[in-house]
Amino acid sequence: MSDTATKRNVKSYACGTADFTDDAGQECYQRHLMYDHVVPSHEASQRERFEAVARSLRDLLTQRWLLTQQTHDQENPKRVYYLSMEFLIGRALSNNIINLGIEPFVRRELQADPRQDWQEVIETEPDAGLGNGGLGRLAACFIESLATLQIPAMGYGLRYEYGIFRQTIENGFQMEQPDHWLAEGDPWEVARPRQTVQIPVGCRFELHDGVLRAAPGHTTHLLGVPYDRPVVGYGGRTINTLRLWGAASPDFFDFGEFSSGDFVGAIVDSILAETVTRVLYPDDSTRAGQALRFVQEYFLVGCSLADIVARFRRGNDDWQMLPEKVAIQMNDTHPAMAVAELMRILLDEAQLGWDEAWDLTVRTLAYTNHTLLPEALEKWPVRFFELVCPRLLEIVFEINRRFLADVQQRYPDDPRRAAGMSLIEEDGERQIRMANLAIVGSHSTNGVAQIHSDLLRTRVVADFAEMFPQRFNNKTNGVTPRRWLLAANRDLAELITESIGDGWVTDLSELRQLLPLADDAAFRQRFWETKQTAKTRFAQWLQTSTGQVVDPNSIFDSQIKRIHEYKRQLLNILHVVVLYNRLRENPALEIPSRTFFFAGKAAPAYQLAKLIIKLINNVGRVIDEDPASAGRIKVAFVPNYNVSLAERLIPASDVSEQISTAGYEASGTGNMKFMMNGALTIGTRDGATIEMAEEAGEENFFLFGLTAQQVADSRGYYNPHWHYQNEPETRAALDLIFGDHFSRDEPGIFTPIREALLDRGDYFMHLADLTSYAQAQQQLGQLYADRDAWTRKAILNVACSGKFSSDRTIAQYAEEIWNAVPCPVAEGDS
Ligand code: 26V
Repeated sequence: MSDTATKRNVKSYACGTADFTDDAGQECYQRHLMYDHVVPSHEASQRERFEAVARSLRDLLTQRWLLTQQTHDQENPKRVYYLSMEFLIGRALSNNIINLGIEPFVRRELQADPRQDWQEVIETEPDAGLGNGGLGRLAACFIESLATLQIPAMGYGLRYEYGIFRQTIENGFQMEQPDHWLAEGDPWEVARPRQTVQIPVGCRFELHDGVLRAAPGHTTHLLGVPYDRPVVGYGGRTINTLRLWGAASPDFFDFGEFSSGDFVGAIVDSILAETVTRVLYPDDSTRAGQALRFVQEYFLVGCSLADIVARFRRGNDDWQMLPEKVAIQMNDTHPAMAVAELMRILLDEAQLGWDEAWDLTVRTLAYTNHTLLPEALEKWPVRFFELVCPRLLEIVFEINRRFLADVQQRYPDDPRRAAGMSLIEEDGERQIRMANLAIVGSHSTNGVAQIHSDLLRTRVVADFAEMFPQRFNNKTNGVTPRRWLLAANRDLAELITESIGDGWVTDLSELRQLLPLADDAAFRQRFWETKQTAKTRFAQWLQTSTGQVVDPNSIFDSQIKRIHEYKRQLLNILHVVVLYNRLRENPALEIPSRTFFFAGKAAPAYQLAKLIIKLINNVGRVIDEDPASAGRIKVAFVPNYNVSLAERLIPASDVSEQISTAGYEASGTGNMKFMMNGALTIGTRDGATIEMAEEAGEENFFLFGLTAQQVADSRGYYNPHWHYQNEPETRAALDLIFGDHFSRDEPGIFTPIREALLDRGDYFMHLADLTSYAQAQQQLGQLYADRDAWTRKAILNVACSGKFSSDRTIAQYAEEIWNAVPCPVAEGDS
């Protein structure tokens, strides 16, 4: 597959009627450059150049994109629909170029223009930050793998005008700025107003003193306008679609309103409607609770199902065929209203009976769970349903009535079980439990790593797993090797391809052929040099863009992910303080020089996570200024973590920090990206890290700390004070922090952290793991001093990372959940 993919003749791509590999490609670019913005090409800005390249590329892939759609329409295969509130896609330009296989050509063309800095053009593209973290990035990797595997598939999401906020750091504090990524438009998207759908809403939204209020009794509609983006599979044969919905109001176009004089009212309505897709909710793992988020979820489900069903009806007249032609995957419970909405369509529009509709619904839908944190399990007030979508509420009640009757029949003497399994929580304000709805209304529930699926089955929803054992399964996450190795780490990718050929790009298990090379001194040398080059490049970039200076000869140690207590950035910085104390006590101490990189955003309302950012920055400043530590250890908080920053920092990292409290990180996917790029992992036995160590051998990992079982078993008696009293280094580190050594001018500022760690029982067990963490760090430091031994393990890690390709994950979803197969698009000129 890959051989033909990379060697295929790029001439088969056409730009309009022209071939992109001859002068017409250059012409196409020049035409966009000048005509799209009506500027002389020598005066075009960097942004205009980026747009011209992107537009030329879109022209180039258009015929192939249309051919993919035609092929799917003609062959009418089973289609996969991935419903997700988030798609964290990042930049598209370089990936599209690579996946289309036209990189050498584009490079030559653009390089031919002396005014053109290719790297700068690529970096002009803003990140599409339409997600918070792992769940959204996974969705982006999945749609790329679906296209690469030539599976007929579509992603459905929302076209947020504002993505995840931009983070700056001021005096050590996180500041949030709006990310208006669409301000200058987006050259990739295609608006399709003719395919607009109408979604009924059971209330009107009105502005009272600047506050949005729902006014019951006025039914209205929202319009969903599709914006399509091409999803280019590697090799460029299949180009699937990511369809993002933008909200609009019908009233604005209603000339009746216009002539009746309520022109301003109509405009206000349209503004209110458009707020539905204005902004991505930046809180992951804590429930937002806001009504607008509920409307967003309803809007995604309403628009997507209307579209899916309309497409199904164009090719099929028998509703019984729905599960044979359509698989809908719900990315977490965010689109779980799909259960009720599909029932509504089958009952009210198709006029089917309940049992038939229910059977089709369950067989069509599947659900992925992404978190074990109880506070992240979604529940929506019944009154939200009453206001916005009362018909869905009726359906949920009826599903629940029938379901509880089944439970009652199976477990007649266990009313407690029925109360726990009910789709409705009756204590306090009545709420719908979205995870229960998703499990009951679908044929598959999966976790995202083995340990997560096991814990889900045995702890979180054990009653459901007992009732529907055949529905529960595991699909360990993966990441796309095109973006995370081929594109992000050109030098390593080239070294690998030179050694084992390029088959790994589409079959990552081929990396195993690198195993013997771990013992080849010349290969090790080149592998080491590649890492050094990446580190130097990153250091230069960091200095130019943030002013921070780091030493590429130090160990680059990275913890980059959302800031959360359970991910334990606090454990990392406590260890840094332990090291700092050792250096202060013993200036002659030999420790390898290290740079601790942190990057990540805290939810704007998550005060403790924001204080952890402040602590990291304050520790960094003091360590820099203290001669005992300066030049030996360094802390660098890199602001505004996003996909593009990950693409730069991961290839440059020696050490990957995966140190969550065991049992809390569902899978992790950053862990996999680091492994593929030759970093060694220091981590707990949590999420997919467990499987990574299984693949590479525990001796090639630095695993430490309590296991998930030990965490659970010690909940009753764990006492952080014991560690404070009995472990001198732990005590000294805490005394230094809470004695304001790092906050001389801000006394007491870190008190809430002390309270969390000592007074409130250290829920995430930082102190329990600090000692074994410090030991593992010490072993890691010793290994780094032995360059050969270190590089050998790094190569073994890369060689054993094949399992963590999202191609493998998607192939398993396709076979075991969706029953979908590839539908190849014809080769050759299109
Ligand atoms: C929850 C909420 C609550 C309401 C407001 C918006 C919002 C957005 C996201 C979430 C859930 C976040 C769950 C999540 O990202 N889980 C991560 O999923 C990754 C992919 O499966 C996995 O690798 C990570 O371990 C897991 O934390």
